[in-house]
Amino acid sequence: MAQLHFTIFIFFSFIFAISSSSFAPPRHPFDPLTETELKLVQTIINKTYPIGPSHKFTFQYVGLNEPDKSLVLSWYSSPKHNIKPPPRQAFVIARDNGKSREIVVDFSSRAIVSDKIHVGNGYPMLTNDEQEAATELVLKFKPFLDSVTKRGLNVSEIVFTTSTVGWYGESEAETERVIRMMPFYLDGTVNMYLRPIEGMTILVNLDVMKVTEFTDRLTVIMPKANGTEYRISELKPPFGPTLQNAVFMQPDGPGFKIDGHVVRWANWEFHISFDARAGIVISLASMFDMDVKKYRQVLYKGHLSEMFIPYMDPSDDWYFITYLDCGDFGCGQCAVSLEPYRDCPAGAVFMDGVFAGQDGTPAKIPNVMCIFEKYAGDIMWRHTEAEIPNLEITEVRPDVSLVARIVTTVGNYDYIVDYEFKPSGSIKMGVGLTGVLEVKPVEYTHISEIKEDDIHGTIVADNTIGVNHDHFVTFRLDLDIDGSPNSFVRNELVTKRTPKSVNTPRKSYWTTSPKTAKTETEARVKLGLKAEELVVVNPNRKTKHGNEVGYRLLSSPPSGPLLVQDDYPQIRAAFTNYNVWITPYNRTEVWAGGLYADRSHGDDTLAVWSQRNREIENKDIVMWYTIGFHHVPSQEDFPTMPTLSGGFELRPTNFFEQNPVLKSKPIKIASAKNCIPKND
Ligand SMILES: *[C@@H]1O[C@H](CO)[C@@H](O)[C@H](O)[C@H]1NC(C)=O
Ligand SMILES: *[C@@H]1O[C@H](CO)[C@@H](O)[C@H](O)[C@H]1NC(C)=O
Ligand SMILES: *[C@@H]1O[C@H](CO)[C@@H](O)[C@H](O)[C@H]1NC(C)=O
Ligand SMILES: *[C@@H]1O[C@H](CO)[C@@H](O)[C@H](O)[C@H]1NC(C)=O
Ligand SMILES: [Cu+2]
Repeated sequence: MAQLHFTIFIFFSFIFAISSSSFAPPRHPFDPLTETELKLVQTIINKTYPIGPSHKFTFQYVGLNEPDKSLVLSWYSSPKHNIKPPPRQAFVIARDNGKSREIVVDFSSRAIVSDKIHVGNGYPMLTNDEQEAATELVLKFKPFLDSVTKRGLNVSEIVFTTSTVGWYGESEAETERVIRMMPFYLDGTVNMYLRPIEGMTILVNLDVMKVTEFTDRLTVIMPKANGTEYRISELKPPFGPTLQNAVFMQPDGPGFKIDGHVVRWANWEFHISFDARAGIVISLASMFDMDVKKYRQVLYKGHLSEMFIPYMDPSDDWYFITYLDCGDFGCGQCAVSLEPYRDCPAGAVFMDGVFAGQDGTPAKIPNVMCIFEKYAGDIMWRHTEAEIPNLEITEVRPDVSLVARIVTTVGNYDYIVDYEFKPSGSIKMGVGLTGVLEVKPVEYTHISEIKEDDIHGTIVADNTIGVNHDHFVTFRLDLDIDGSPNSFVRNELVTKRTPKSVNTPRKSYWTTSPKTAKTETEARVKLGLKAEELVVVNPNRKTKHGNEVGYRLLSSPPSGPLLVQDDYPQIRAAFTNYNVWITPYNRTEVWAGGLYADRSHGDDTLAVWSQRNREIENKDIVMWYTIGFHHVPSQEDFPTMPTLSGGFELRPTNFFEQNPVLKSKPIKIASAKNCIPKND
């Protein structure tokens, strides 16, 4: 769901804030579009398609047009990047008189270099502006106001969120660009999602901005406002549990350097960008290898590709709630300003995000990403040697890592997405779910009152069901392990019976049975109990002992879709059918649920691309990984939900000749007794 009141806060006083400047020329091919560039896009397009009241033309997405990979790599590998970077271009998806138009604008020629109408199913990301306009529309819609009166509600206390409606087998002609408006009642709460006004079906066609359907079943149950408060300023004592104030000290300042959008820290170097659809985009992540005195490539590009959040109540008010959040609402566009010291610790550096508003005018989300060093008391490596007579050795290195964070608030849910880099070479992607449940009003306050077979969730408060649902979070990971041509190895651990001929009391052991996936089919993985290492290797690069250099995937606990395969939401989200997919690199295959996710028919998903069963051995390949959470709500998730965390790790496997952090010097962790914690 989209947040409707899109407020932009500006922090003037924040010393560490750096802005994604609109004055400096972009230096890196992956730099996000600047405000100046977005304005230029608006001006150039306005020449061909006059934007104004007489012509319905809206910018649904504007982002960097993915530069040609071979040009980026030549630029990147040239000494001091002294060759011309690839042409800088913007990719625009617009709605133009009821059609989706894809436009590429070239900045050096200041011209439209490609312009075509999208033929096929699905619609682009919704804009914040059109969702607000739809709300205004409904608040003035007579039948709605009549219903409000009939229900005895105060219209000034009604707020809306918007819901995409999915696709349930309608023909292309029937699939209009409509959204469903979901009313909520404040009247004593600010936790709007916990007071849904159930029973109204309100559809708005966004292309013509008209209410196209309105019905009201005049249901009356409404969870109460009491008990939904979560602001510390409004909560009443007693407070607890009490936590000691915290401090993180870096007497010498942060250990990372940011040059434009390039981050250098410890042995890592990577580029960080912001995209209205993906949120954070990490690219050209490489690591300095002390043995060869060179940076070695790991991740060409990595980012969120899609999320899928199907709810498990098939009734009229709920069946359609099966969001594709990044494609429907924009995981970057819904990202929020991060709060210094709370969202990110002391020493964090913040970056702004800019994106195009509906008329092409740039909008800024200040402090949308933060970068910080994290020390959480973990151990990077250690050993105590106590067996040598007259000698006791203990060597310990604390684990410090670098985190790039974004928080995307898609309506009721807040997704915390972390990209964490470790000196040992690991990259950990973390996903934290928090925020507010999506709830259904019922007459019940106790499970003993339930009349139906299935209430599709848990009673989490009086008259309130937290409805069962899933969160599937799909990352696109274009790994380039020590270069682009890579292979995917499934290294199965298999149990062997000890042969009779071997003289041993042992009856069994396990050993490895690696298989290189030749085609896409062989690389689809449903995680489960099977003992299997999943490794992306560079078969052309070997360690001095002959092992192929690689990175392996350490997955989160396995979970996959539970809907039937021919259910419409599952057809549209068929990219969740496997946890891991490998595809050959293709510039246009970026969004796992399709470029046009809203109302898609599932004909442009990763699952469809993969059916071509292309060759993937020793090729430039892309890994797609989906983390799944099945969420059975519990009372602790009310009125706000403590963060539920998941994630995965990409870990070097025979990438280095030996432990890459062996010679990392111990750091001093100062005790902070005399330090006054900042309590702003
Ligand atoms: C587009 O150009 C017209 C003049 O042709 C101007 O009136 C209008 O303000 C421009 N719109 C935007 C959004 O720049
Ligand atoms: C309706 O709500 C508004 C805004 O909260 C309030 O000012 C007004 O008094 C309410 N009207 C009634 C009839 O309760
Ligand atoms: C609100 O709930 C609290 C307990 O959560 C209760 O003590 C209080 O009486 C309630 N207030 C009203 C107005 O119902
Ligand atoms: C890239 O993928 C798209 C969509 O799947 C496909 O139409 C196109 O032919 C592919 N390009 C290449 C070079 O394979
Ligand atoms: Cu959930």
